[in-house]
Amino acid sequence: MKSEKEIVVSLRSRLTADRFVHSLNVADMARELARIYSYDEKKAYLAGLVHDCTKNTPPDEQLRIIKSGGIVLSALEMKNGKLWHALSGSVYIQSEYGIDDGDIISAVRYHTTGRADMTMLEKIIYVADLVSKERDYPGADELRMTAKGNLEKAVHEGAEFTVNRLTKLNAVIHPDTIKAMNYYKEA
Ligand code: DGI
Ligand code: FE
Ligand code: FE
Repeated sequence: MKSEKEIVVSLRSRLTADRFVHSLNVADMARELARIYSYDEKKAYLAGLVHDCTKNTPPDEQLRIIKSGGIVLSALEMKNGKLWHALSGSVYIQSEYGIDDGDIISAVRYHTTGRADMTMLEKIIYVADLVSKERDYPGADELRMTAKGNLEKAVHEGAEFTVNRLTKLNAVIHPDTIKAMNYYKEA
């Protein structure tokens, strides 16, 4: 496996400046949430660091990476390029960074949509991505507070927020996003 230092060097060259800063911030937030919820802080930090590693990778290359990982896109996924980086990223961290930890791989894979019945690290990365310190959309501070007190409630509110936003944009909503919203409704 590449060292954390080597991974940071790689990310700095692969990502835009803003995306690189976002990745560092998500890593910091993931570590903070891991501490609160008694999860492995190093693992959470690393997952946050790499979660968007293919965000600035050209679409054709992402499709090649996804295919190389044996992931078959649904028709809905094929039509929504913004969903690809989560899938290509989960493959890229294995082949290029030598990350073989299944928790980290699935946390990257599901960081954009979420899903029903998420693992602890999936929830930490999904939420950290929405409340990292540079996030300043209306409601970010409230969701940040919720994240530190009730992680599953934050997953629900994050998914609901995304569904509302995508509905207003008349965008197609991935079934996993709906499932995440519904599964954590009573949290
Ligand atoms: O990569 P980030 O910008 O940090 O955040 P992200 O990975 O959570 O989301 C990336 C984009 O994906 C964002 O513009 C919203 C979009 N997205 C999230 N869930 C869905 C979605 N797009 C569609 N079409 N359907 C979804 O369910
Ligand atoms: Fe992302
Ligand atoms: Fe992100």
